[in-house]
Amino acid sequence: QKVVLATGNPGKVKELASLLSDFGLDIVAQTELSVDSVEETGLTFVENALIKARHAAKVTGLPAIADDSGISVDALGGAPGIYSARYAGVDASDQQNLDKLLDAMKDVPAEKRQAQFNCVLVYMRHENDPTPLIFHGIWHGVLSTEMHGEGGFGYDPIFFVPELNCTAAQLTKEQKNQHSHRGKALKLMLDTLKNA
Ligand code: ITT
Repeated sequence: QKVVLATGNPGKVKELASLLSDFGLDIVAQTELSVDSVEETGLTFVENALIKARHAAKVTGLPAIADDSGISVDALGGAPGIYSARYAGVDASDQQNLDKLLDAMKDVPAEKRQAQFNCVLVYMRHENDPTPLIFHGIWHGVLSTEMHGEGGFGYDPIFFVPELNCTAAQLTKEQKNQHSHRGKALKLMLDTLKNA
């Protein structure tokens, strides 16, 4: 079954594509099918994931999987949340977003630096699917004051995971998937698709 992976973020593709392929889906990246990006006008991860999956399904005529995710920082009232990719501006790089977050947190003491990653994955069978499948994963951590590690993407170098005593960027792709918001949502999705 051909399925379009409705994301333009290579970090997400890296973490999702091989596990979806191992499961037996014929995953095609949206860039290979000339799917353009769509405006994310939703106010929740769920709404934005639905918008992206619906758009890709509409353009390609294929089932679509979309990921909407972000980091929510307690000391910032949940920001940047759904705005994580554009925290430092619409065309901001991962590094610019991360730098802005470190700066916003520079006076926040260690015991108040809790943050969560959220990931919502949507599986939409077709553009007008009235019952798209929706899965949510969450990952709790603490923001470090400096970057550590070279792996992952986005905010990973400053997302410290106390249980593992390292940042998300210090994990292999496999280790990250075992613990991450995305890995958890993906496991739920695969468990459901297995039984569908
Ligand atoms: P698509 O919409 O094309 O999928 P995007 O990067 O714009 O790509 P989002 O709107 O969902 O996607 O924004 C997610 C942002 O949250 C992402 O750019 C990262 O900055 C951050 N993020 C999400 N998951 C992350 C992870 O596992 N590690 C680090 N940062 C992550």
